[in-house]
Amino acid sequence: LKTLARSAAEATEEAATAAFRTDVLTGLMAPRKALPPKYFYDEAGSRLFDLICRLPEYYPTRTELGILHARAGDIGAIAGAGATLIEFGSGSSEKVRLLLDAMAAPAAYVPIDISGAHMRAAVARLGRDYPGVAMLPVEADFTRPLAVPAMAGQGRRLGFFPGSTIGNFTPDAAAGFLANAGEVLGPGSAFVVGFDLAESAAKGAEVLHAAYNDRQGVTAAFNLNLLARINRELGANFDLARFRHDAFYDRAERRVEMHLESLADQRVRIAGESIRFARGETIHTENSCKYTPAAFARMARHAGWAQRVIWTDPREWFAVTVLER
Ligand code: AVI
Repeated sequence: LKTLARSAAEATEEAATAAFRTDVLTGLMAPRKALPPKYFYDEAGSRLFDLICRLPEYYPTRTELGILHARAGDIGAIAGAGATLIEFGSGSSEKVRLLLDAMAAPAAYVPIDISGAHMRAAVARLGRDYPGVAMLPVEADFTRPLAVPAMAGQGRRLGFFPGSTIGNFTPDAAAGFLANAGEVLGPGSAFVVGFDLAESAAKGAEVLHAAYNDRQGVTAAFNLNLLARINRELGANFDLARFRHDAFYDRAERRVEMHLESLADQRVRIAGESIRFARGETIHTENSCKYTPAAFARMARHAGWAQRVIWTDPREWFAVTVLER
């Protein structure tokens, strides 16, 4: 049985590596090179992301925590007793503690994350602190259709998608995700979503710029880790010293773009292919889309959700909304 279990795990890993190889080659052989940001989050990348969340310049995490802290009672009341909390892209499962603490007798917690080992370690810690809550982790790519385990309890389903992760989708994909999450959560559910606010009278573009260009270079390391991961998992030979982190706010698109810029004319071998990078050419590695409250509400409505409430912080830099269907 052990051998069977191991070969099933190996088969899953092989399939994941094959998908990674296909996505990397497709992205780097395109006329405008790009890589999907979901691949940032291997073990090293997840650890770097946790460090980003504690950087002085990276305000989204602590600002959202402040909002959740102030509004936890309201969220608990919206969830009602015996609810099941379903988190999309759970990472370190830290923010969810605020919600679990505010909910009356939560029945279950269902974290969904692509980074299995990181999630399982986080859930093990959480399980010790919330022994009465069934922990039902799902290792999956939440950008794809997925099955969530049968829920314990009869309470409401409360979805949770914090951290402005929704900003890493294009607006079209974000609307698609909201609609798909609506199918997963079902009728009568509620959905707590955190999103980052666009430049405004209250928020200068320099705030956005600094958040993605921290002085310690952690965001640069996070971005470059994508190349290190390709080296590790696909046996490529990227020289990380010949690429540079670049991040900027595009006002017209209302998004921060992250790129890796090639510092030389060079060729890199990846999975049997030789790929050319011109000096100054970039790999577009991430969009982090920012929304006005009105634009977000419109998108949620198109995806079949009614907006119950929206909260922001005193500086009006970040927002948390509760949607219902
Ligand atoms: C996960 N996501 C919301 C982060 C963001 O701000 O878009 C990822 C990140 N990229 C650079 N810094 C943080």
